[in-house]
Amino acid sequence: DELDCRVLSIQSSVVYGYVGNKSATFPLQILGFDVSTINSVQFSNHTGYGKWKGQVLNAEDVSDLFEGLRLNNLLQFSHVLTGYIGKVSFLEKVGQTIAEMKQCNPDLMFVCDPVMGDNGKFYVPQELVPVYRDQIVPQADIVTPNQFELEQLTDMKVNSEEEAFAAIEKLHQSGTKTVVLSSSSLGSNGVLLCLASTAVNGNRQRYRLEMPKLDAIFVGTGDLFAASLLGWSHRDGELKAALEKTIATLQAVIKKTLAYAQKAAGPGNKPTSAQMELRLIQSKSIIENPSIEIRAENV
Ligand code: PLP
Ligand code: PXL
Repeated sequence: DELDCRVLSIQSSVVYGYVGNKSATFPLQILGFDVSTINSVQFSNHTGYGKWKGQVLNAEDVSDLFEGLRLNNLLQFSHVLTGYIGKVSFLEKVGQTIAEMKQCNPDLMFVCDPVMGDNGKFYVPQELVPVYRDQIVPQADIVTPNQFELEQLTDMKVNSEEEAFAAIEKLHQSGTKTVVLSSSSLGSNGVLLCLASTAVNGNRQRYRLEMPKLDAIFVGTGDLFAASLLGWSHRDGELKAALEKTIATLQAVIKKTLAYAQKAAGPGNKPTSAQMELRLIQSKSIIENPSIEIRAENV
């Protein structure tokens, strides 16, 4: 029915380029979702450029938007997706509202990318950790931490596949049905390892998937990952297929992006941040119909 494909996406937005909502909206729309966006920040460009300008939405601002939706009976979504949120009060308000939405609609699917940092470093205030751990992640149907975020959420070390699944298990215990370690350096050299686990009737279905590491740094790929996973989880209803299509999408988009960036930069030159922006629009047909090259294996 109409409610089937209506997603509320709460993340950052940029005027130029593709991160946060700019990275998530187009793929979700192509996959058939009506997308409503709340922009946690509106910046000129992503922060990887080194210089940026813009505004940060505060907790009162987001409360106002929720209130306006409520007044018109519009706080009705089939899915919620959250990404970068930089403030405790904002995140708490989001958590309260998701609880309210879940009460009205027990089938609400909440996909949480608990954006906190990477490679041992925070890029949000550390005070967000207990809020994600206690108020947000337990409500999530799907959570997509990276290695660092999984460690933060569980207070466990994640230095091996075994440790990763132990930490993932802790998130299952706290109430999350599906946990996807979106990328980790746990694989062998030159590969990124993705691990996933879903709780089915008290059992676990676990998957691992290895992808080649390209020699470049992409921005907005985590946001694209979460959006694609939400989209394909809904369309396929099955984690294995959703993972394979998500990884296929990511791989195709970053290959296209890198090829473009190297051509634009010219031989021997390092591409600029602008040249490295995801070639998302140019990847429309791939996003609609990803061609699976890497299969997820059951573990
Ligand atoms: N700053 C802001 C405002 C962000 O939204 C994000 C990511 O979501 C970051 C920093 C972190 O960016 P990166 O993943 O490139 O370190
Ligand atoms: O997901 C990456 C991202 C999202 N949003 C903003 C960012 C970045 C990465 O730098 O600056 C605003």
